Amino acid sequence: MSRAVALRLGAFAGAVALAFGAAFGIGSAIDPIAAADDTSAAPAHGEEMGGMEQTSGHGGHDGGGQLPGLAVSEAGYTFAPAQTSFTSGEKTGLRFTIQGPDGKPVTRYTKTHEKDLHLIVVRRDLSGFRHVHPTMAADGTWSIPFTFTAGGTWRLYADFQPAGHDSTITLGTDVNVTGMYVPVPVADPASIYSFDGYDVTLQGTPVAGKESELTFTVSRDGKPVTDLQPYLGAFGHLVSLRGGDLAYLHNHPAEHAEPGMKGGPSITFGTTFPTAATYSLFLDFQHAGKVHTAEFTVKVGSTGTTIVPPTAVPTAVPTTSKTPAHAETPHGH
Ligand SMILES: [Cu+2]
Repeated sequence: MSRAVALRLGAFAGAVALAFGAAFGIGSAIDPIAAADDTSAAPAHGEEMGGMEQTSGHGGHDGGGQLPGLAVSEAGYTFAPAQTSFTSGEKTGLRFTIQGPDGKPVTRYTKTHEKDLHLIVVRRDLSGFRHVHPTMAADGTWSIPFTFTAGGTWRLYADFQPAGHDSTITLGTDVNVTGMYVPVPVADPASIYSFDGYDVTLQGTPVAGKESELTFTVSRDGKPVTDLQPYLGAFGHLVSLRGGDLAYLHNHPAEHAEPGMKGGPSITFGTTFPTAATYSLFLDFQHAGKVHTAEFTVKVGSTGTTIVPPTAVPTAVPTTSKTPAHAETPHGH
């Protein structure tokens, strides 16, 4: 972020801190003790995130098992693209089937997040992320118009739940795209992502093998966005890809979003990063009729690393924070 942007945002920080502290019980979602209206209760627990206590003997994947998105076949289902070679810049279509245990294309699905199937497309260097929703023909062939923007090897993920299957399955496969290929380095870890007047900040204390809270806060032109729109039944969709093998994690906030509801500025996810690694996070959210994607690089270690947003931008402030920075416009609200 440029210094100018930081300065511009700084002017709003104080007022925003006040507004957030009052309006959002972030603390209560994380730790009932920290949320109690008594800051003296906090020190006993010590940790920045409070309440994220070590509960030994539980926690997600051990890292040795099969993570979603790494296999082209799993549980009898196979991701079968109709075509695996493409040309950069050419308007084309992605076509594929999901073959079931009987060898035939699956035609019946259980909707997850309002769709029968979610397709994620990203180049293997983690650039060019897209999350799209193809349509299915009666014979089970999925298709969507698509243009690869650059050459290289791209990974496709199909995230779906076959009818009668008790969980979602994410299969992955690679396709090759002819064309100019200049690898894009993954961005350095940062707690803010800015684009088109939006600033999205991230805070949390992720740790390998244990669920952690991640809170994203959306502002636009320095003001918190409080009218996020439901997108596929949630105010945010988070896809995390593990650096190195592109294992796939998909999270949604606990809060369900009905049409007509307004969300924001903060969206909180419970995420379990399976192992210590660098992850690329892609947050999809909808505002003003458009779906946006904010991207973050997060380094996850075996001990928690606290991610602190820049102080000059709107962030979720725990209710225990009683001393927000002085606002330049004290009567702004
Ligand atoms: Cu989707």
